[in-house]
Amino acid sequence: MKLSKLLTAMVLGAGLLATASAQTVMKISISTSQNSHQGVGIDTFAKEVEKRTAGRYKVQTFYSGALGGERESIEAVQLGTQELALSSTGPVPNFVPETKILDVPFLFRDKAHARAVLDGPIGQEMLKKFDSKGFKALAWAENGFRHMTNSKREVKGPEDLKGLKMRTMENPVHIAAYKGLGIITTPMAFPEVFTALQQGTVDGQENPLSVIMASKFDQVQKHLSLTGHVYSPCIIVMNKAAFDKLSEADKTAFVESAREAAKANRARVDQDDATGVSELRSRGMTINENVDKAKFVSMLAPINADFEKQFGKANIEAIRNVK
Ligand code: EAX
Repeated sequence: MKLSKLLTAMVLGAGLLATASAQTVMKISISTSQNSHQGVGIDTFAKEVEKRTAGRYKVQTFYSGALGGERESIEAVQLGTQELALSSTGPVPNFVPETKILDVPFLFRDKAHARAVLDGPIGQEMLKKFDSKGFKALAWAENGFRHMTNSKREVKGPEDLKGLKMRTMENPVHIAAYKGLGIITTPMAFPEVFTALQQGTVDGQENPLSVIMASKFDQVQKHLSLTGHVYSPCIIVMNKAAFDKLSEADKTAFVESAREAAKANRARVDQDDATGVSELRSRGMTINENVDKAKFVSMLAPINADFEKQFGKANIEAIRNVK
């Protein structure tokens, strides 16, 4: 090889090395499978970050609780052993107690209401509460409205829940509410739920159609009731120090990528809600669409009075009053 060619090759090689070393790799995880509303969310996020930072940042995606359950992933983000996570708000109150109010049953009328609250002043203020806890909360996403499934009986009203042993999220608001409905609550991390249902450790669980389908709970649960008892927000969180290290332009790129992720995620939830009932019926589930929601609401009245005390009646009203 001629000396000039060798030099050219060396320069090119060094250039490639420089590009490679200038790429920062980050991790993001979810508890559901890749083919899910959360999977669509983090795949979109990874693609957008790479595009918007011209490949200087690469986001590695981990699905199905491969890096642990949601509580573990949020803990990892707080510690910085993992940069990012998309998680339900289930375990979030243990880190940012202000988020508890969002998991109050029958708080939101529908998804449009929930999205308006989360993307509006109330939700955006709440994102800031994460700052002092070691997180940068990039955007709200969602699981959707949660419904109850079980292997024992059809649930038409709350009277049918008495004595059912149900897995709940590790969320104090959910646990208090479900106890109030007569359920025997068993808080459990999500990656353990399928096996617990299969082995009969618990009779049931509750999750949106999106999660039920992605996690194939129809294989281990016979009855589904469209209770829609609580809206389940998700949040895209990042380690605060990792976020603070970004240039101003890259910070914007990350926030905008998270918003795109939320858009894709919500669109998939809408799609899952539209197809879920017929899909799950064809997979063999018995589905009760006529749930007496008013009965649930009245049975929850004492618990709700307690929530009003804890979170402030005015704060709950402010959320309910968003049009
Ligand atoms: O975020 O734990 C749960 O039931 C969640 O809804 C699930 O992990 C998806």
